[in-house]
Amino acid sequence: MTEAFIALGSNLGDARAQVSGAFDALAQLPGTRLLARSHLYLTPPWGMLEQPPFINAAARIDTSLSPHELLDGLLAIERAAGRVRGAERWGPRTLDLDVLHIDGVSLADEQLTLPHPRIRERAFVLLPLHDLAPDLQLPGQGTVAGLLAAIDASGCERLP
Ligand code: PH2
Ligand code: MG
Ligand code: MG
Repeated sequence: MTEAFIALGSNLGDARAQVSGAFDALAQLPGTRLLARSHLYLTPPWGMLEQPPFINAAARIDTSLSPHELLDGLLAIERAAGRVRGAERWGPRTLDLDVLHIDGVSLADEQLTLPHPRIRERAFVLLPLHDLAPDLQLPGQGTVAGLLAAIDASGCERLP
């Protein structure tokens, strides 16, 4: 079993319900256990500003799936949640599940780059990841706590 961290996001429909449902769907992936869920955060849109705010969260899992099997599982959960992939990069979505990091894995190919290359730019990823693993070392990037301390996360609100 290998430990992995997944980012969850939604800004279309009932975003909070989509993210909550996605935690449960992660636990149902073959060979996978959900170890912990972060708090939920309400976050301003990043990358493409003209869209609704997001609900974001992160999950810690362990899994016997390979990195690409895990990615395929996440894409299947997105599709089951009604995700339609539009032309817009960074546009609105019912559910987005991204592999952030898999213990011991550094890779880059057409489908997947690990650790996720934009973690350090994104408060909406670092805040929930910090709930789960502040001391986690992201290969080539530093610790989660160090990265979070270096960016402005003031627009993000932790939900009760
Ligand atoms: N996801 C994006 C683009 N912008 N902004 C926020 N706040 N949260 C997201 O999850 C997000 C985003 C593309 O995946
Ligand atoms: Mg994403
Ligand atoms: Mg994605």
